Amino acid sequence: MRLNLSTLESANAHIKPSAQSLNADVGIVHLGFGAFHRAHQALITDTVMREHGGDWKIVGVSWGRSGVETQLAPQDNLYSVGVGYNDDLSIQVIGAIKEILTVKQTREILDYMCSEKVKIVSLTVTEKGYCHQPSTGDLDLAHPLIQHDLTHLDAPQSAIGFIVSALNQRKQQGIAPFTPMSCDNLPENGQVLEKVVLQFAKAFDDDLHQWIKANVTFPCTMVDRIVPRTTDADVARIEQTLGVTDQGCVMTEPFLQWVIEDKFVNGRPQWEATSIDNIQITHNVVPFEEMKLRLLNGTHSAMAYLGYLAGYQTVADTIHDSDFHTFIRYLMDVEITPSIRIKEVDLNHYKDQLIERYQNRGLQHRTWQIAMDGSQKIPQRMLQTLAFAIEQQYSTPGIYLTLAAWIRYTSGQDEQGQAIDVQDPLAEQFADIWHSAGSNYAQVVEQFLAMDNVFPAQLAAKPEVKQQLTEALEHIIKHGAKASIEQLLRSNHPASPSDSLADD
Ligand code: NAI
Ligand code: CS2
Repeated sequence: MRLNLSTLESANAHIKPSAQSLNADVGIVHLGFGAFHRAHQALITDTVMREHGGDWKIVGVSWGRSGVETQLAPQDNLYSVGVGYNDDLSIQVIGAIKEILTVKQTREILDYMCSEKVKIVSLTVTEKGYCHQPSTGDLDLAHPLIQHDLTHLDAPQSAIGFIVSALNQRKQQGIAPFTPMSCDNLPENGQVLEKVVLQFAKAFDDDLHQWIKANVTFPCTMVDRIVPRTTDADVARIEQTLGVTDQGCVMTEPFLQWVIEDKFVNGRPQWEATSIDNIQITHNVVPFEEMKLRLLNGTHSAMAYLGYLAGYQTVADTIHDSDFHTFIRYLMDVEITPSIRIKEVDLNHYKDQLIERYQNRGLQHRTWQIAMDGSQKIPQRMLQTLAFAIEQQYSTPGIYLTLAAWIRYTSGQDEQGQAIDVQDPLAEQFADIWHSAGSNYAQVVEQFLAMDNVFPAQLAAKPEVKQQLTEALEHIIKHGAKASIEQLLRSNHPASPSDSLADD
């Protein structure tokens, strides 16, 4: 039996949608209906409608080949969120979804996006969905989807094209704009979105560009909840408790955080008024983003590349290795924390919590999944901290080791000589570098540093960056990821300049 409206009553869930949320009208279009949105914004919006009412049902748009639309359609768009820590599990069924469309259903998507009812268009389209240069934030006008959309704005393919197309129609029809709200892991994600939307609009029509500039706001948000890709084991585990099959379920952790800049031009749900903790409306999201992207996502990427190379499949397996545990805490405390400016948060507690979250064996969060799209993630997760440390003149062997592990990972071969499935928009460029530079590691590093869409020119030009990265890469290739971490930890003062990974 499948989860749907007729089986909802008998389903064994801790929280279920109310008639109020099930019968509400549409208010949000969400671009990038992946795992994360289901366990975060959709769950919170469902809770708002259940507790306070309002017409905020969500139309989801999917780009990928996940088949989420065929998973949810036979379930009346119901799905469950399994919240797990080790063996504990609680389940919430979500009724906030009106419909899932795939990106090819252009007309239907634009009809919703141009409807007066829709007040917000939110996004979790992954870092690469912004079609920007990660190092500068500029729209990549040569991107094939952007090139297509600039000449076919009535049938867009990119998230940015859809937003500009719908805003253009709303302008022409005299309909108030919606608020585009990025929920992706990018620093100042609202500003990133604003910049690419405005640059696109300018290239299309200056009047539209001026109208968007004057009438549309792009709030920044800091979003946090670990939501791995659903596995067959997750589906089976949830079915066992729920009593019915849910092909669209997601598994997540108990922790959740959302910090939202109060900048909406056409209303919003009272997300902060629900019974869920840790949702905050503020005028300045930047310090929260900085803390989360550098401490959480930075160490996530460190575990992804170093853990994968050391043979660990998941984050939990990686952090349960005591050397990794010590290394990750060292990285947080010594190399990353000095660059964090937040005043409102007890950072020691935050870091303790992070380690506890990583240790959760209830989630199968694959190192391979986090390793995806490194070229889009590394700048905000690692390079900003590195630039800060260079300016402040303290040494960062752990950051160099992480960057070297990323470069090592992109070679497409692991420490046992097995192939790595490198998923990245720049995967071909990586393969070319490894093919041409081969075992000349200084040249590999030089060619990586020359990728100005990843490495800001000022940072790449520093001789110490090239030297330390080359030494770390040589070390990791010669001794392996695990031994490189041990070597770093063996030194008495890992933060002192004498402790670089120069080969001994
Ligand atoms: P996912 O892989 O389940 O879903 C990604 C969604 O983005 C899919 O709907 C896919 O169709 C769409 N997409 C992919 N490439 C696109 C493109 N070029 N243009 C437009 N849409 C595109 O991933 P998930 O877990 O939902 O994560 C998505 C993003 O959410 C992450 O990249 C991150 O920025 C953010 N996030 C994720 C968290 C997590 O733990 N999963 C937590 C915090 C933020
Ligand atoms: C992860 C995250 O996939 C990744 O790169 O680092 O997206 C991480 O799970 C979230 O940001 C947690 O909020």
